[in-house]
Parts: sequence; C-alpha cells; structure tokens
Amino acid sequence: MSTALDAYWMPFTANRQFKQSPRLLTRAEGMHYIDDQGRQVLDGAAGLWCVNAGHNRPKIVQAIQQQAAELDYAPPFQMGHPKAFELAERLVKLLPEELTKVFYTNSGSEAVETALKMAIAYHRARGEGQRTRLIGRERGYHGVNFGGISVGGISTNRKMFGTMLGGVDHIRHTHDLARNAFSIGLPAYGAEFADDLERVIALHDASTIAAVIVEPVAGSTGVLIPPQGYLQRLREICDRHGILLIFDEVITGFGRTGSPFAAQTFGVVPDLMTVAKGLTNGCVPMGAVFARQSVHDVFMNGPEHLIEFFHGYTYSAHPLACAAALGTLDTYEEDGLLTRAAEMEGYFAEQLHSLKGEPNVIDVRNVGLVGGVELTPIAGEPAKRGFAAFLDCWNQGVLIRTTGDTIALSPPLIIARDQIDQLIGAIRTALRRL
Ligand code: PXG
Ligand code: PLP
Repeated sequence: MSTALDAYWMPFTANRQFKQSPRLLTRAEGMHYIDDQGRQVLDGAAGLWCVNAGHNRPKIVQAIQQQAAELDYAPPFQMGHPKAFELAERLVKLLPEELTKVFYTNSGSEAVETALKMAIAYHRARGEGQRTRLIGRERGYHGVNFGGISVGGISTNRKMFGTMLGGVDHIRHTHDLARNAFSIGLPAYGAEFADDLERVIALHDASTIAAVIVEPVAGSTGVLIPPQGYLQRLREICDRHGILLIFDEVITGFGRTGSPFAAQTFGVVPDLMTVAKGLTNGCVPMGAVFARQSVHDVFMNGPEHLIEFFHGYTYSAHPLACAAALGTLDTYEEDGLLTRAAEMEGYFAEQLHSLKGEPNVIDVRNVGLVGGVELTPIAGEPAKRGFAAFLDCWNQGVLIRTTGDTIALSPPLIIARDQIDQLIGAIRTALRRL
C-alpha cells in the first residue's frame, strides 16, 4: 500500500490512530466489504446506516451509469428534469398519506437545515413571525451544520463551536437504564418524558416556538428506542400548542424499523420529515424533506412569478442522485426490503439479547434491524472500551459501529440468519477478551 495518507483530514476519525494502522475498504458486494488486504468483512453497519439494500446492487449501479451518460447535471432553480418529479411521486406513495411534498437536499445535515428554515418561514407566512424558537432534545443528532448542532444534543458535537443558533432549547432525553435496561423492543416506561415539552413551553410560551425536532429512534447517540406512547404524547402536545413536529428519519427512514418510515412503525405522523442515507442506498449523496400539504400550501401565495421559498442547493435533485434513488426504490420493492426488518426483528432481537450477561454489558436495545449494546465505560476513559470492541470485531472480519461505549448495529436489510449469528458471535468473542 504505497498511497500516502497524510493529506486527507478525515471526518469524525481518530486521524493519528488511523494513519498508524489504516483500515481501507476497496470493494463491496451484498453483505460484505473487501479490504485492501483482500479480507472479506461482514457489514454490520450498512456502511454508516445507509446501505439498506446491501452493496453494489445491479439496478442501482446501472441507473447511475446510464444517467451519467445521459444527463450529467441540470440546474434545479427555475428548471427541472423528469426523474426529479418521478422520484417525488414515487416517494409520496411510500409515505404516510398526510406527507405529500418533497424538497431535495444532498445530505441529512442539509435536510435538517431545510426543515428548520421551512418551519420558521411557515409560521411567518401564516402571520406568526414571532414563532422562531426551535426545540431539540438532549442526545439528539441532527447532522453537523449550525442549525443541526444547535438543536442537537450531543455535547462533543457542540462544545467547540461557540454559541451556535440563538433561541434554541432542549427537552430531556429518554434514556432510563434504571427502569428500562434490557427491554425487548419499545421500553415500557417513559411516555411521561414527553411532558418535559410542557415545561419548555411554559418557560418560553408556545407563541414563540416554531418546531420540535426529534429522531423517532435516536441513532448516533447510541440507539435510544422511544418508550411506548412517548411519540404519541409529543404529537398531542405539539398539536395543542400549534407547534410543528419534525421527525428526523435520516437513519430510521427506508425500512430500518420494519416499515418504510418510523412514522408508520410507531403510528405518529410528523408535519415535516427529514431523510437521507437509505434514500439512495448510500450510493450518491442525497437527502430530502417531506412536508404536509398544509405546510407547503402556506407558501403558495403572492404573485405567481415570484419564488415562494428562498432556499435550495446547487445539487438539489441532482440527476445522478435521482437515478440512484429510483434504482434504490426498485430494489427495495423487488426484494420487499422496506418491511423485511419486521420479519427479521424477532430473530435479530433474540440473538442480540443473548449478549446479556457477557462481560461489561449493561443494556441491550432493539427495534427492527437496529441494535444497541451498551458497555460499562472504563473508569476515567470513556469510549475506550467501545473503540476496543470495534477494533477487535474489525480484526475478526466484522464491521460494527461504536459510539462512545455503545455498539450500534444496523446491518443491511438483506442480512441472513447465519450472518446475524456471525455478527453477534464476533461481538461476544470481542467482549470476552477485552
Ligand atoms: N440526522 C440524523 C438523525 C442522522 O443520523 C444526520 C441527520 C446527518 O446526515 P448527514 O448525511 O449530513 O451525515 C444523521 C447522520 C453514527 C453516525 O455513527 C450517524 C450519522 C452520521 C455520522 C455518523 O451514528 N447520521
Ligand atoms: N458558496 C458560494 C460562493 C456559492 O456560490 C455557492 C452556490 O452558488 C455556495 C457556497 C453554496 O453551494 P451549494 O449550493 O452547493 O450548497
């Protein structure tokens, strides 16, 4: 391996550790990566929560190749191309019926910024321009741009970056090890954590609040499953106070929880939904915001020659991304992948929860094909045990994701039972020798 590693400043990476002992992926197919040593590595993370249909699926590859040769780029402002419209129509058919409009971005982070701006502009267009406050949740992850880290609740992603957005507050997170450790599926306790929104509303007054944003299942912070009834209660409180509810489904979208979207799995429909990742199976960067008709329609006033929403990206609705997304939806449909997590959930949960009792395991959490295994931190050295588990699994030919001292599993939705066994087996082996 002769390529110098010096120039590339890697994102969310321990750069010095990596460059001393690099982990390079060179090919992929189905459930596996191949590394630069020719080793086969089982993908327990769907890349980074995004390759839901598995790697290098032929329909997606062909769609991208053909599109690149046919229409390389089309400006998205005041112009269009057919696949952008076709994709939006296809997406709306998968969504809860209330969500009928699609706005394209290039990432989850951009989808979040877009949704936050939409919420504020929506209230202003309705004549409630004083509703500018945004409410997030502790431990939330909403990407890394300024709006997203402001409403986000991960302190390491916030502390270095100054004061961020003003007018933001947070409700408490839903993690409750004392009552809910080792819950199978949705924890029984904690619907009342939603009432913390009433505290924040009482403090600021509802008339100042534009929107509340939460992940239906918090992913990056270490897989926090919503307590039974929690999301319903958030919805009720938002409705009572005229506050928009935004679900950030960047991870949970496209089949991860057993339905196309977590909104369907949990039976709660937001006003705005952000997605990315699985939208294109991770193959070309793309995100989107889905909006209720009623939110969209508020913007559609004023003279018809004027732009209604002063927002968009050079690469919104990029032809390659639209083609990749259409190929992805075809693949999901043909293989029944948007509901496959519901079929596999029982077996996955059984195997995952068999890790209870292994050294340092203090909680196991699951929904659909998402799993969390929380480990006791090494005293005074947070995240060290988690990282050691990651490296150990990598050496065994299994890619997992760890965040702090929690292992987060999100395998491609095509995973077979024996591959679930291999994944859990590698973690068990790692835990026993750490
Ligand atoms: N919202 C949510 C809920 C996410 O999970 C984003 C927004 C931002 O998406 P982009 O495409 O801008 O990265 C995400 C992204 C991890 C991990 O290790 C998760 C994400 C990104 C990086 C690492 O859990 N999720
Ligand atoms: N910076 C400059 C100087 C630009 O001209 C643009 C877009 O025209 C941007 C940033 C934003 O880039 P994008 O639309 O890819 O987000």
